[in-house]
Amino acid sequence: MNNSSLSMIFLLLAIAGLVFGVGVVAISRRKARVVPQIQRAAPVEAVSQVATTDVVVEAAEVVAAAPLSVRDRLAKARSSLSGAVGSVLGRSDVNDETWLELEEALLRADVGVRVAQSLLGALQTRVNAKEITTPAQLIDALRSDMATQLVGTSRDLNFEANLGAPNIWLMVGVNGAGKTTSLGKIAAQQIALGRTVLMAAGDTFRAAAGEQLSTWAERSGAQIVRGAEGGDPSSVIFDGVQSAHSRNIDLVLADTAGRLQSNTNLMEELRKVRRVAEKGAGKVTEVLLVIDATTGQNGLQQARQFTEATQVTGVVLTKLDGSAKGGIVFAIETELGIPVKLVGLGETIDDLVVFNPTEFIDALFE
Ligand SMILES: Nc1nc2c(ncn2[C@@H]2O[C@H](COP(=O)(O)OP(=O)(O)O)[C@@H](O)[C@H]2O)c(=O)[nH]1
Ligand SMILES: [Mg+2]
Repeated sequence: MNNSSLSMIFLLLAIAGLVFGVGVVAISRRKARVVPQIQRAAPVEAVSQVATTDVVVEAAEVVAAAPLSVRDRLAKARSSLSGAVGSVLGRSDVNDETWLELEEALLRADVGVRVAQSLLGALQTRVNAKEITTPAQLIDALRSDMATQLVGTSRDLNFEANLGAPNIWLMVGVNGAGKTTSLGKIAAQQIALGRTVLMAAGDTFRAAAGEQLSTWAERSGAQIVRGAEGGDPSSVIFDGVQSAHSRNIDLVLADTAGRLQSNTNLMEELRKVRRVAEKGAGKVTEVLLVIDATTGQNGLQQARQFTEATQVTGVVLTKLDGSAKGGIVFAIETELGIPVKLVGLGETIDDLVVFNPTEFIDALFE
């Protein structure tokens, strides 16, 4: 291939990238975001290489004008703590008011009574020992103690590359938590990483659930296996795994139904789903419990039951964009010992990100 045809191809690619970029901006007004672990098409970069026409410059400005960071989208979670932090810092010393204010703020942020007491108890000891004397030192210490609880945990999604059979990731959780949506987003991310994905529509209770999953399959480019409405969820997932194995597909993402957690049959059913999923070729390498952050401490109760039934390996915490109760992360990790692996920050395909504790704590305090 000579130089001129190469540059022609490059030009065409750049134009295609530009048209795509402008379309995405105009139609969905999607914000430019950082999506960890995923390489996304970057309209701005493509644009900068041919930035000679007016249209191109305009497009770059539009994209750059609407950035909404993870931190911005955690605004509600931040609101619970940052007010109290400001007020504590505004005093000349650490006094009874300080402790009351911090305790109230931590509880409002939903870290849970136990976590709040252990955090503040340890700080009180240090204040009594005169190790901490100023409000600024106290806030720094709180922040670093909170970080200590979260850092160092592996948040990688388990994938065994040399299995010779599909990895199976099960999504479990109560109705409305965000299982199907998160499954769709995970599919898109895994496909972007170069893996092949098949969705198994294990929520057979409502026809709409299968429809919803089909839409996500189309959007993400995944295969899908669906069963009849009211059919046996375990068989649908088993069929999905068989089908994936015969087509050499890397990963099966299995959706499940989530009626109320007080319904013991659901737990029985999920136990069976897990057992049957591994009957043929394939291995369950992740069980992701999806928890809606807005449900607060109830989510913890749910988590216990699901963990008993299905050996949960990670939590997907959804709707953190709309919740002031982000502190539930601390309760989940310290009381259940399950890592929060992903967080949902909105409803579109890019709105699921790897949980980053440092970024999260920064957002809570600033
Ligand atoms: N704002 C926001 N909405 C979400 C998020 N995740 C899911 N949702 C919405 O929550 C609703 C229920 O989600 P769905 O996946 O159907 O829940 P399922 O019953 O557990 O499968 C849908 O309207 C989703 O768009 C999130 O991270 N942020
Ligand atoms: Mg669903």
